Amino acid sequence: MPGRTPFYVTTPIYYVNDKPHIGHAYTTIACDVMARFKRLDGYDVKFLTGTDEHGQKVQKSADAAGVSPQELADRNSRNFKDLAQLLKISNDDFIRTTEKRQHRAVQALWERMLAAGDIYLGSYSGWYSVRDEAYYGADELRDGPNGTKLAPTGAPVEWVEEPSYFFRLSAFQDRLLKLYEERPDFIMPSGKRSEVVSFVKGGLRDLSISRTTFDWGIRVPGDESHVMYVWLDALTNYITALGYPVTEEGSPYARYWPHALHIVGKDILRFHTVYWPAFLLSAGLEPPRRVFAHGWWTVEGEKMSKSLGKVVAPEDLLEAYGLDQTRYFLMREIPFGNDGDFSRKAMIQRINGELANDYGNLVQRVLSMIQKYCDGALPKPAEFLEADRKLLGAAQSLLATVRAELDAQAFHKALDAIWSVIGDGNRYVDEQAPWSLRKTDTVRLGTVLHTLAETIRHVAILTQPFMPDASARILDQLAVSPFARDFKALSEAPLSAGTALPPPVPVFPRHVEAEKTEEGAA
Ligand code: ME8
Repeated sequence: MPGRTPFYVTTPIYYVNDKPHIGHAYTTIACDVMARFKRLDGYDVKFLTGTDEHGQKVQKSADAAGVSPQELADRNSRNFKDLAQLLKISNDDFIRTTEKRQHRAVQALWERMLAAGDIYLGSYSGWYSVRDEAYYGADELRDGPNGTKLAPTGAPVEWVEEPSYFFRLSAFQDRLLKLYEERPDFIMPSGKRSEVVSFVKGGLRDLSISRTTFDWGIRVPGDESHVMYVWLDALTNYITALGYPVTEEGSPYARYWPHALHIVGKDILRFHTVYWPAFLLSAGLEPPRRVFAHGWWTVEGEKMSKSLGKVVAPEDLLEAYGLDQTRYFLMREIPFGNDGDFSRKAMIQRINGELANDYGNLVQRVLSMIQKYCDGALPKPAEFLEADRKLLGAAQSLLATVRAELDAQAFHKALDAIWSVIGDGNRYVDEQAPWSLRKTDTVRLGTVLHTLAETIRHVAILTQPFMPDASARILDQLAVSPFARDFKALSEAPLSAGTALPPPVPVFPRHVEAEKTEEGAA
């Protein structure tokens, strides 16, 4: 859509060797918040997620499950698609690397890299980790149990010797360093940027980009005995979904590339910030705008591990706490970029404190007072006093703050800023005591309740990207038209006095733990 600024946001494409868990939900929700925010802010947004279906890891899982890799991929890709639906993810496309469009794009990219002289045939002998789908130098390994070797990630490695095509990654050191230098926000957060810069400064080895000992992958053009390295395949998904290799004027590629934000976990930082831009530069294409690597969740203080039964299934959380509550918690609990711990105690504290006591309470008491004191019609403001102007001013300046925080993917800070206005709102209710004004000064009462309703409108419009359902229910209760919920409407479509409001229904119930109820009953 010409005229609007393009914005492209992507999740990693998830391996289909396993079921989705809270870690996958986390990245996908963060991308969804970005996509929803940018849409409300007037951008032309494309939001992509999907599944990574080739490679030895998927092949091995399929063998272990006694099904074909395609069957495993079909089954688990469906699980990721279902999860996106369950989380109300607003993706515009869902890509699977087994699709025809992906074969076409990856092979075209290979041909470009070959034509640039960056691919040569050799043979690989070295260490490979199937779990990480990554090659490691001997100097990177540590000793594992029983004389085995482990990757820095703790994954087992195996010795591999086979004919392989190589990508001349070593020739890209200077170009990559120049990219990091010229575009300091290409890799975020900055700590991650420093890690990558020192890794690249340490020198780059050429990268093996094809395998011959298994066949679950995309064939190398012109040499059927090789399948492509799964990461070359996987990374290409980001441009496949834009119709690559079609790049002419008017194509989705021309529209959205390179305006891309790749949000990934820190485990796959190197693939996205070293290999991916190098592949693109080799093919004469531009690197994306930004790679943001977020941190790692543990659960109740421990690494998520299937064997320990410590995997949090997103659907269990939604059932126990609700979707918006879960989305809020994940975006608020830890600064985006840091590691953090998922605990049910912390989740309940935030639900009962920030959602029920702070946000829910503000909305509920203001709407109830309008219902009771004003016959359910939005009151008319009279003269604004200093306190009213202060609260309205804080609400009106939120957009600029939240926008700046989200432009740096600082979701927690954006929420903090919104909650600071919610706190101001609750204090203002206490100070202005509308229940007394009702008896002493109904003109002033109208101004106070109007000020509060306007504040809530601002807050609810801005919480939409984080909590789409709850925010919509609040805006419904303020009778805000579905067409007046974008960020332009913040200043252009204020509430109009006299509008009839429906009877209020609480939006954020307190979470009562099952055990506590039993204790209470005993
Ligand atoms: O790496 N905490 O797929 P994958 C936070 N197919 N995030 C977590 C997490 C945790 N404990 N566990 C997983 C792959 N994640 C490749 C990607 S992209 C071209 C190819 C999230 O299924 C996080 O986003 O192993 C991490 O990067 C991703 O899941 C890894 O998903």
